[in-house]
Amino acid sequence: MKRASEIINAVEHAQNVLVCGHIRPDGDCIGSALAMRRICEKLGKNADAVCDCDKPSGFAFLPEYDKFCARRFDKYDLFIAVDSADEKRLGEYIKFLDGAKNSIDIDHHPTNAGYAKINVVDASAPSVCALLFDLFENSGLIDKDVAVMLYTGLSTDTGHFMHSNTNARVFERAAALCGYGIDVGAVNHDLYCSKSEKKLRLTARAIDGIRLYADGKIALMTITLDDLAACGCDTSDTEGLIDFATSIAGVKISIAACEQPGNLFRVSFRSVSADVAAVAGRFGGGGHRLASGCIINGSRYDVADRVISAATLALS
Ligand SMILES: [Mn+2]
Repeated sequence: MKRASEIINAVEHAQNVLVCGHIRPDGDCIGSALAMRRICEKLGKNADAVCDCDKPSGFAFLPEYDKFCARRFDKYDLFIAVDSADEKRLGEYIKFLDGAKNSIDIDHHPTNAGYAKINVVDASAPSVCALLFDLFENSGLIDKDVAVMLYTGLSTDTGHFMHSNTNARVFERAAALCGYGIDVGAVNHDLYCSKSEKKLRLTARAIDGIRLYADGKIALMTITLDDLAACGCDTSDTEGLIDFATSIAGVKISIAACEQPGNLFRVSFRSVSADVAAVAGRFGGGGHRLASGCIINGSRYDVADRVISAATLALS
């Protein structure tokens, strides 16, 4: 694949590589960052994988997870962004992008305009991990550990192989990754059946607070800082809670509004058909057509009013 050789060539011309995912990292972000880090090391380079975040606890089963968010250098000559639709998603690590001689942006978000010197953006890819698999499938750089990392992002970004982006090619990639000898049952258990008790308590609270609008077509879940404090959770524990709002029969658009310090709400949208990238776009956010997000300043009830109005318009 031409793009693979372009990436390998850039890595070969570098010495120290920083692989960077996005703020509030998910499985695809962490899986692809660790996989790309290991691929760079296999090419004989010093590589670190980071994102601007507290290290999430749910991915500790991943190989080399101790290397995630362990930056060793003050300057890198190659910066590789993964799963990050724009530079803002890199948080404070944007300064390493600015300071690097060369840069690569590997992503699958349709709103990615290409902010690096080399941009490998494929909006048809279901996850960055899937894209990395396609790129490096025949390079000899994928081993069992990389396969676990890539399988993780393939699974999480397809919603456990349940979302509409799941197709024959997704299963072909999953099958090929299994061929490296990974224990799929164990990985799935680690990914989906090892929640902390406090996260489960927060889930109960969040579900209890779901409200329906527009004849049950819109579901709104609100998680406040008080909810987090009551359960001993932090904002990273809100990851994935929106799926419970999405799972209600008849709901076309689900919304999770998670309070952040400073009178801010991080709002996520999921949809089965309506364009919620456009809804998030009204508030300065973006993402995929069926999964998007934005940050809104305001009180809980003001934010709720505004997102419900915008979502209601998107239904018609
Ligand atoms: Mn992704």
